[in-house]
Parts: sequence; structure tokens; C-alpha cells
Amino acid sequence: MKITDAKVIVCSPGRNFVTLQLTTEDGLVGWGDATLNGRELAVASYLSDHVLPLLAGRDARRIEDTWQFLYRGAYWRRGPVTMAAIAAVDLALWDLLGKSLNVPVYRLLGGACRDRVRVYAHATGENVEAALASVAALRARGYNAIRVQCQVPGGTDVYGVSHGNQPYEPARAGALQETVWETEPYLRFVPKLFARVREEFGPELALLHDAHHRLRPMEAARLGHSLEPFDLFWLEDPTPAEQPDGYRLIRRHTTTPLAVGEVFNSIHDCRDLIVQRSIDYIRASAAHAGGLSHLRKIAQLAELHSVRTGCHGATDLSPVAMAAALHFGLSVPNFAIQEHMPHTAETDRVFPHAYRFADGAMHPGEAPGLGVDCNEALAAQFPYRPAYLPVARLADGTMHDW
Ligand code: EZ4
Ligand code: CO
Repeated sequence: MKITDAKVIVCSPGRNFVTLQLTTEDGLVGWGDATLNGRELAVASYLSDHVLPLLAGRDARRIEDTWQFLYRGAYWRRGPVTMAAIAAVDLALWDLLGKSLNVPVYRLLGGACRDRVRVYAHATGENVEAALASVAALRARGYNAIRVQCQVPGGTDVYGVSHGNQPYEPARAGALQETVWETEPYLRFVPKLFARVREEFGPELALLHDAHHRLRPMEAARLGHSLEPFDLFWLEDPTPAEQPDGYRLIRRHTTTPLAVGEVFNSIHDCRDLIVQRSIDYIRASAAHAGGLSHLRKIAQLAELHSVRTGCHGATDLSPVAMAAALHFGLSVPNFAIQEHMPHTAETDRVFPHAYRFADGAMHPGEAPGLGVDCNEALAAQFPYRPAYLPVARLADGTMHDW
């Protein structure tokens, strides 16, 4: 099963995606997601210029060996660009293996550990009433776990709030957007928001919140403590994770569960957090943490320490990565929840897929491989458009984490 052809497709059906296509001598086609939000073309070049020339003639069934070849063989290992590129190859190889054996990928990963993959959705509001309406709308669509983000009265730009009636989409085409962040009003407001949400929707709805790396450890400890009465499912990315000891500090002050890792690209980024039990959920994804092969190792380490998975699943992960997340979620024993941010209708048309949503959960479907296709002719109608994530500054102009 030799790889004979490899190419990268860059398209923008509502937002940018970088997609890898591998073809074998038997004519099988495998797909991988190589999208790195705001830095897309760096991964496209890494693949086209430096990886794809090395793949021709390799046996597509040697998934782990190819992973080791690309990781150890590069010498300059790890990092988001390298690991997103390796992930794309890895996903395409799992897709090919499933197609060659005529089985869905989750069967190759050990088979289903559960019937469906619980997902959470994003509620967003420019004020509390709008956020409550957004939660109610998602509940009506069947979600039983909901992340709630809401603008702080008076203006601070909280991560995750959409403006107007648009669904939330962090990347914006055109000029880079600068937002203003103030920590103190946010810390005072968030407990009031969750008090209202609990009051309105009762104790059973699972509630999540994403602080998006904006707090210092002691501020995050205060927030976690003040949210305890509202019984969050998790508080996400309370502080930047370069310093794992920051999480040890938060842990000493609050029992609010912590979820971390959407920006992680290797097991080495989360080893200390997991082994020291500083977190409850690991959010690394198959798209940014080296593919299914590497994500499984992270999940196995987490399993040893009672940490469960809650993988990143924002719209910047293409339907190919979403499918991989669902095959992973169905098959990994210590799965807890999967993020679900529906793609635009254009994206779903470019990437027809077998996965489906019902009653607050998803299933990858039974199609061979990952169960996602890429319609190249349609993709060509949506050319790449430069788009960036916003940045955040304090009121006095100081750069802050976005
Ligand atoms: O801002 O994926 O939990 N989800 C998130 C995402 C991230 C984007 C960045 O590319 O924090 O929406
Ligand atoms: Co997040």
C-alpha cells in the first residue's frame, strides 16, 4: 500500500482550512487536517516543501513508523507548526488504513467504549439576558452541556462573545483586531453570570467557562473559588500553561475542575500537569497534538492519573479533525466530553461527512476510515483569505494574552 501522491489543499469556505490529501498506489485517498488558525500557510509550506517529498513510496500502513520518522527525523522537534503537519499525515494514514480494511477508524483504535460522544456547545451573549437566551436555545436543540461566555457590562472584551446575530468565530478576515481586556471587572462579573444561569436552568445542566489564558494563577484561584457555589463542569485555560506550577497554586485554593490544553502540541506540554494531578481534563486535539497516534499516548498517561479527555473542537479544526475527535472519543476509556462548534453550511458542503449529532451527543458514523471527504472542485471556489485571531491589550496599551 505505497503512497504515490500527496498534496495540500488550502480553502476558505467561511474560514480557512489546510487539508492534506494522500493517495496510494491502489487509488485510495486519505485526508488529514493541517489547519493552524492564523498561521495556516506556514503548515501548508512545511508539508508541501519539507514533508510530502519524503512520503512518496512509503508504506501507508506503517503509521507509527512514519510518525517517528517525521518527529525524530526532523531533529527540530515539537512546536505547533511541526506537530500540526505531523498530525495531518497521521490522520490521513489512519483514514487510509480504515478504508483499506473497510472499517471505521474507531474499530482500529480498540472499538467503541460507549454508544455516543457527549458534546458541549457554546452560548454567547453581549449581556446576561442574551446569554441566558443563548443557553435556552442550545438546550432546546438537545445539548446538556453548555459553555457560557458573556460580555462584562461596561465593555471589557471577554473571549468567546459573538457580536450581532453571527455564530461565534474567533478568526477575523481583514485587518487584525485589537481588543481591550480588564481583569478585575471580569472577576467580579463571572460569578454573577453563573448565579443567574444556575437560577434559570437548575442544577443538572453541565456548565463550562473558558478564561482563555487571561488570568494570573492567583486571580484564577479566586475565580475558581468564587464559582464553586455554581458547580461548574470545568473552568478552562484559567492561566497560561507554560508554567505547570501555576496550576498547582490554583489547585490549592479551589475544587472547581480545571481543563487545559487546546494549545498543547505534545505529551511533554502536559506530562507534569497530568502526573501531578493539577488538572481534571486534558484538551489536546488530534489536529494540533500530533494526530491520533500521539493523542492516544496523552490519553493513556491521563488515564493512569484519573484525568479525562475533553478535546478542543472549535471551528478552526476542520471536519476531518472533528471526525478524528469522534473516533477517538468513542474509543478512549477516559473520555469525558468533546467540544462542538458547528461549521458553516459551506464548510459542511466542502467536507461531506458521516458524523452526526442527536440529543447532546455525536457519533462518527460507520463509513470506512474517518468518514469525511473533501470536495476539491468546490473547495477551489473558496480561495484562502488572510485572517487573524484578535489580540488583547490592557486599557493602558500593554499587550495581554488573548
Ligand atoms: O479560541 O480555537 O475553547 N475553544 C477555544 C477556541 C480558540 C480557537 C483559537 O484558534 O478557546 O475557540
Ligand atoms: Co478554549
